[in-house]
Amino acid sequence: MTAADLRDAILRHLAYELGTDPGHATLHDWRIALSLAVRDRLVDRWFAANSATRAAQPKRVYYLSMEFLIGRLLEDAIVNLRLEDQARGALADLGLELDAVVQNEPDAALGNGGLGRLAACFMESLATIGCPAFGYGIRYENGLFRQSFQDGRQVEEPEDWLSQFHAWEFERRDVSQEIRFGGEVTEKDGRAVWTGAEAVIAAAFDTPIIGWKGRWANTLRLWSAQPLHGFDLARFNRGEYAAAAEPEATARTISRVLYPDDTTGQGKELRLKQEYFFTAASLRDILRRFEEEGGALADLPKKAAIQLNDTHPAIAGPELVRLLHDERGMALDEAIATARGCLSYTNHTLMPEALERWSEDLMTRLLPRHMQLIERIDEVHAAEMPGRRVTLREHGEVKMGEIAFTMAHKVNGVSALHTDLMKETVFAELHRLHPDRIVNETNGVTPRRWVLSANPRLSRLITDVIGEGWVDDLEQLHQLEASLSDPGFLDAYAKAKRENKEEFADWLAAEQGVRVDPEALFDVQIKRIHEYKRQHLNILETVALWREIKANPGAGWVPRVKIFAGKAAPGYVFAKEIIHLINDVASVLNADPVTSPYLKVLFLPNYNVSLAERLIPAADLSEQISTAGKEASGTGNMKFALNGAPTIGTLDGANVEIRERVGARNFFLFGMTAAEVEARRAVPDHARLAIQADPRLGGALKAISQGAFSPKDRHRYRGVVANLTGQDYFLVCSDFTAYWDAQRRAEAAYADPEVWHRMAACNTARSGWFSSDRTIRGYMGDIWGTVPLVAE
Ligand code: GPQ
Repeated sequence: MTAADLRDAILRHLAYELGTDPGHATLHDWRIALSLAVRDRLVDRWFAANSATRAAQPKRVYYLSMEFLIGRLLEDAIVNLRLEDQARGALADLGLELDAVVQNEPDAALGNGGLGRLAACFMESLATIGCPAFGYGIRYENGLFRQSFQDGRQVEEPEDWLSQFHAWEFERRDVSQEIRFGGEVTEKDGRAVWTGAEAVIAAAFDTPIIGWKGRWANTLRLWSAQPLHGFDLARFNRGEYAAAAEPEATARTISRVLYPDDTTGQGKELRLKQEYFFTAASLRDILRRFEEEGGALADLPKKAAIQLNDTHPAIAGPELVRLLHDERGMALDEAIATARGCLSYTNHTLMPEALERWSEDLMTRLLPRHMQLIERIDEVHAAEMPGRRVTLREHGEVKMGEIAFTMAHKVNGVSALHTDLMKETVFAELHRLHPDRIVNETNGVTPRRWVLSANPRLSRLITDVIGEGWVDDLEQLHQLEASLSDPGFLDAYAKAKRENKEEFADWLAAEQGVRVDPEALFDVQIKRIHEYKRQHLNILETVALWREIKANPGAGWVPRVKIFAGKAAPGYVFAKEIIHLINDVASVLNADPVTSPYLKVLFLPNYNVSLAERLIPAADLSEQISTAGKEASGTGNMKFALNGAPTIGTLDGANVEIRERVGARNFFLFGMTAAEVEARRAVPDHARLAIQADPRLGGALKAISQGAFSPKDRHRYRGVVANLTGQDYFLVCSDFTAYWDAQRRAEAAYADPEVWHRMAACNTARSGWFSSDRTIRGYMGDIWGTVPLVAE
């Protein structure tokens, strides 16, 4: 396809789909016209992959996830179809710039954070590898809320990505499932019959996901909840207009909004309904496809690998048993074994508050048959395992982690450390009973989005030196090793980073009205706001540094910009106070004429995938400072390392594996290990002892508690300070001094450009293992038993 072909296709879509002409078209119109023109190419490849799959009838992967944080899709499609030059040329002909058109697309924010973004990277890698797969999830009308700040406080507004025409999806009116809740269980001919009382329709919307070079494409199928009977005409005719629309409104609430909680369960009835809704619809779809291909039910595990992304779809265990046993007459033991042969489960956290538990009362009310089956599964499992002490229920609650574990043939953690801790803590007993079940699959990120499209300058440099093969074989980055002592290469590497920083600084000035010096060290912490991630450790160090600079402004400080971004769950009061504190500190520091040349603080609002793509290539230092043992893996840490930002971090999650690969000299390690954290917590008064030992920490806490950053409301941070000086569960105080020292080491390294650029380039050259292609190959080999296919 030439640029002229693409231009003609754009103009055709502009006229015949959008009904407008170049003289009247808005940026939005152009973006849709370009999307449709690109989509045509994509659909061809999608059909080719689908027909190869139909012919081979291979084992397919089904990735069930409540969240798919996919972000923008147009650029992905253009890059993977290798249409950048044509798109740039076609748009130039039309007087437009590709970047502006691409940035007109709203992010699809159907996820909270790492877990949802991982699912999106996995979809892209599955397509790149050519592994036949479906992603299954929910088509939320409102994705993750939009964040803004009012007087430094987080304000949430609804996100409305679907208010614009969504060019990437196809509604499948022929594919829908009726999903029921409540009702009662009776018996007929010796079989349980569940008659659900309330029904909704799960309607399918398909988005093609294209792999690198368009070699393969898979489907992301998202379910939308719709009423069984749209509109109550009888009520309408009686003049009850609002009531007439009620059934529709009630059904729609199920797919209305993404729960904004990350690693904390809410235990809300609607959430359980969402979980069952998409899981049940997906399993029926999987069985329908299997039965259409004429397989014998016992062979289901040979044709379907169903991955449960966290416990959110864990009801899949009992539901699949129900579909096989109640609805298809398979013996219970065999149904359990067959379901287990298909299912596997990924655990993403050890934190107790995130491990889902549902009250038995709620479960019995919404899913009465599943409640019975959970009891039966428990009995069967107990009989298989004499002397076992694990139960699926406790204190009137159903434990979804245990159900997922029991019903899965493999359970995986997301980094080596996390998997080891899983074996020792949450699943210790189940691991003893099933020592071969737990495996590790360390997370990864897709290099197409996170290097190739996000960082074109670095990508061009890499390709100039080692060729293009790295894009889908990221370990080839090791070939850069030979250039790490070549001053010419390091200069070019430094130049790419410098230009990225300048571009980011220009964007900041234009969009946020803030000026930063590209010469300064860009120190970046971007992720959900959570106590365990310890943004408050970072801001405490910032306050301490500010006081130090103020006391001695002439000491040759390395200019630094501390950049924060991230959302707090709307109900997470402490996380919102941390946001407020960072914003308050920023106001005071940025206005300080003495210190601000050396230290600035920015909190960018509304962190999302697109902002990450902009920020990561411009970062110098990557903040990964969670309390050891708490961050299951992290994936931002991998994106920064690949883009040449060394980590300042603890031995937590995948940081451990990053450090092993990039080398201890190219990683600013600090803090307690997971084992030391446990020991320290047992020390009475650990926070007070740490504060007494380090006057910088004491001084920073004192400044905050005396209202230095909230002069009109001096006690604003009483709660935060009391937490830190009291229980300090996440050991912010105990790790402070080590963090301070690591920051000074980072500064010293940054002050020597030769040292720094080599360190940064080492991070790029040695992080190729963190590709999600490697992760997916691991799942295929260790868990799914699937192989790639090739499309004509
Ligand atoms: N993660 Cl349980 C989330 O993003 N949301 C969640 O609800 C849970 C975990 C993250 C986890 O905190 C990160 O350490 C991981 O890198 C990420 O999942 C993907 O595995």
